[in-house]
Amino acid sequence: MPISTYVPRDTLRTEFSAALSEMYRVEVPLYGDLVELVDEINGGVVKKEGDHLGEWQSADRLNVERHGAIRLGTPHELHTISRLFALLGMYPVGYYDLSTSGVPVHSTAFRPLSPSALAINPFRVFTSLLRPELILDTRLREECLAILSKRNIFHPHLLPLIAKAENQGGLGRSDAAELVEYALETFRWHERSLVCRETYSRMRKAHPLLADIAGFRGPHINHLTPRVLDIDAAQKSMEGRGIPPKDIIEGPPNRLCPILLRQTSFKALTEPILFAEGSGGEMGSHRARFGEIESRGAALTPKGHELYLSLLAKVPVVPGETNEAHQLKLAVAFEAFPDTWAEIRTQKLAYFRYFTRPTSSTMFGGIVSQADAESRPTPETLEELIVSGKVGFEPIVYEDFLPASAAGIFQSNLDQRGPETETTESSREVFERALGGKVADYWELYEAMEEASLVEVAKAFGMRC
Ligand code: OOG
Ligand code: NI
Repeated sequence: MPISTYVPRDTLRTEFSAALSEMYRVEVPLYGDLVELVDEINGGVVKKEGDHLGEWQSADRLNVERHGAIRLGTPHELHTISRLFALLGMYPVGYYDLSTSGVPVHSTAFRPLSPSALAINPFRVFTSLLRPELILDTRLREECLAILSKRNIFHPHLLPLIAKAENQGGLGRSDAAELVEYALETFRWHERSLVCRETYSRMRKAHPLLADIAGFRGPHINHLTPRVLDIDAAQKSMEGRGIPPKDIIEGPPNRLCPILLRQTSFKALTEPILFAEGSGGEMGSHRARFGEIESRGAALTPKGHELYLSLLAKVPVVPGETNEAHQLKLAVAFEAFPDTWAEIRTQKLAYFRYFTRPTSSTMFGGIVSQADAESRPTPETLEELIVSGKVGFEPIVYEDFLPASAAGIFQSNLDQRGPETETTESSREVFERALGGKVADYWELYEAMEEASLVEVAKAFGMRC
């Protein structure tokens, strides 16, 4: 088959993400309710503020945008998932060691890399891998490893399809449909546990996440997260719609210039499970699956991140505090973070995409009339082009995750914390060895996006870069 008739990876990703969302809606109807709420809120915001949102916020991708999360048990599972995601145009970006927050996993996010792929569908999957060395009870550790080594989380037809796609460089229409269908099986919920009540209880006692990872046949998708334009409104509406939110919105406060990521979720459901066949057929319950929403802002530079973290650290979450009280304190602390794009750019706190404009406009640059712009000598530098209104800039969307928010989300769904451990360089290496490749550095990706836009601008104005 000629390569041109293969289904593009971006299309495969969109089809897979839509199928997963459909499956999760059926499995967790509250997620469907949350998606409806998000669609209503986004529709309202776009109608009211469409012109002021900027292209980066009201992008077409908003309707399809979501992320999910899975937790894997073995290096082989991680490696195979990475092969599957690569076929969907998703690659590992970022290393997140959550063990410092008492969660015995480390993670990456599989996501598209290029601006064009992100614009089509930025579907991401936060993917965690168990760190068995953090299970202190050696007998339990051995038991878990034995269980995990025996399970196969992939449909028997999936691996040959992955190999076929890799060998020929893509898949035709009918193979692509099968890939989506069989890949979905890995993410499906299985109410029957792999283990008996006694083993499940020991796993859960060691760490609830251990029971969630090693106690089941597969790494059920544990949440899906659509992007919402007004997360404060969403948090307020959730309660009234029977979708009780977690107490606090994670991340930075509401600002004129949104930065990074703000997230909230409804708490994990308590769901009935059946213990392993032959173990008395008893019923139990399990908490793992939830729904989450997020609003995304600008990708910060390392300098911006540092400022963000230092301000966030001033406002610890006080147990029992209302979200309103927490957000007020955050807002005060974040007065120290500039809140105009011009200043954020001048101080190099975030990454920007630069573009040429046919006429001056007031969106992000200064207010410059056309006559004013034309009466000046030919601009030479980027700054002059910005002042003259010929070049505009807008923030680059943060496409990644925040370890502190991720830990907060994990913890809001767990009944207990595990021991905290130190991140060492070697844990990242262990993760990459399991993955069978390197995880990309997200700062490098944002910098390259900014750089590429500057090269375009320079070309358009005959400037030297
Ligand atoms: C992943 C939690 C991380 C987020 O949005 O930060 C995450 C998990 O619970 O498996 O999805
Ligand atoms: Ni999430």
